Amino acid sequence: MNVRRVESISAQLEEASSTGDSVEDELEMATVRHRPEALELLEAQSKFTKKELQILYRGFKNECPSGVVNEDTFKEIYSQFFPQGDSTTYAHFLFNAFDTDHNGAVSFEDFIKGLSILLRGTVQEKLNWAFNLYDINKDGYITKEEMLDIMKAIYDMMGKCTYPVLKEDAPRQHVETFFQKMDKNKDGVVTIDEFIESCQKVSNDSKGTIPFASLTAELSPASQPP
Ligand SMILES: [Ca+2]
Ligand SMILES: [Ca+2]
Ligand SMILES: [Ca+2]
Repeated sequence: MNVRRVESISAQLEEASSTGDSVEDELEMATVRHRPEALELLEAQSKFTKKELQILYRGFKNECPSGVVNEDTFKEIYSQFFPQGDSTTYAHFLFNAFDTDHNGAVSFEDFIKGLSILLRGTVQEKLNWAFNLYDINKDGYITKEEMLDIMKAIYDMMGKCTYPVLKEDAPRQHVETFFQKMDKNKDGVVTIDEFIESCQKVSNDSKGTIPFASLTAELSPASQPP
């Protein structure tokens, strides 16, 4: 999920929190009476309050009445935010990062766990989440190939209109730069420790920017000098 999207959800949350109780009542009907224990469990597992969870559940149900998001729906929602490019591949990787139990669907629980980390997680939690996104086959290592796949997906998502002067090999050059910074022991793969160490350094250098944001900026073509 990109930072802008996360911020917009965050703003919606704050706005919704200050509105009246009718939303809550409606949700009591819809969810709480059916699964009070599930909501309480989620409250314990996430950094959202019960009321926030109810608001988020309403939004989730609005977008996906079935209660789960499959990959196509996820891609559809995501493409609305990047209409100028092809976000299909990036959305696929994001979907897999949200689908923590790998059952091919993002449930409300999956969604909340991801969102809780992205909005309110510790630095460590955010970096773990980002690492998991880039580790496409989830074997605990980020390879150059995986990084290249992600990078190409980001470039596709940004679209040719936004970056018309990009050279064909720009993603590959970007990956080389990334690996030089991150692969401390030069064994050709980036471990979670190498990843966290490098990202925290980046975030210290950029003073106060949250690591996930600076990481996203770091990986996005826009920040790359010509
Ligand atoms: Ca799932
Ligand atoms: Ca891997
Ligand atoms: Ca390494």
